[in-house]
Amino acid sequence: MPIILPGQTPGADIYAITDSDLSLGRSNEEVARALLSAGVTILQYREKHKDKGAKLAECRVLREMTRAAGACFIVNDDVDVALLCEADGVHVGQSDLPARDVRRLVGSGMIIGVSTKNPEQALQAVADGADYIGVGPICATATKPDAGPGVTLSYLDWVVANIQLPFVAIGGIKRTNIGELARHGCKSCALISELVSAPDIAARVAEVRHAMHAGQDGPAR
Ligand code: 3NM
Repeated sequence: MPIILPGQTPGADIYAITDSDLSLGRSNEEVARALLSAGVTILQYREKHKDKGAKLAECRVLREMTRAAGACFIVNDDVDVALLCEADGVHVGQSDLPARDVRRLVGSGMIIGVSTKNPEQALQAVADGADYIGVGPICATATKPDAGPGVTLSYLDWVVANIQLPFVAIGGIKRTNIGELARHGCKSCALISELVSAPDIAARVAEVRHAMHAGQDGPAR
């Protein structure tokens, strides 16, 4: 399977992330099935309140589903779980293992993503060998209150102008503001609550995509 990277590969416009607490009682498997049938090609597994055994079991199921769909599968935080389920990649935050050490564990074949909220962190991620960076939170979000206040669009603009790696915007992204991000040069957006909390996930994916592409086609900022 070709490696799919945010912002670089057609179909990688939406980077969907799981969160069973926000999924209206649906399992991660049900949510993943709906996302993949709607044409999502990057799926990240992110669970904050499950033990590692449960996470690994879920990841093995999602790994098979994403493989069958030709989609990229990324595991949040847990390098060991990512390796054991044969994920395509792992995503780490600023308080997780440093990307350069993660690289020593996972080797050259696995995608590494790093969350960043300022130029210093972005440049460090590049130096550490990340394959893509997260840019956020674009807006403060109840999904991850400790992400802090929104970084505003000025950091996104800085990334567009200065970072060659693929990047994915994250944090408080909705169908109502995604067009604005697209106009600022953002080609890939990560969303949690906007997708997993939608009663009709397929319809929501279509709405989000439509709003993003309308923004890309709209007048430059
Ligand atoms: N990381 P929602 S913001 C997981 O800024 C995560 O790095 C962030 O959830 C960061 O789409 C965030 O529901 C939560 O706002 C995004």
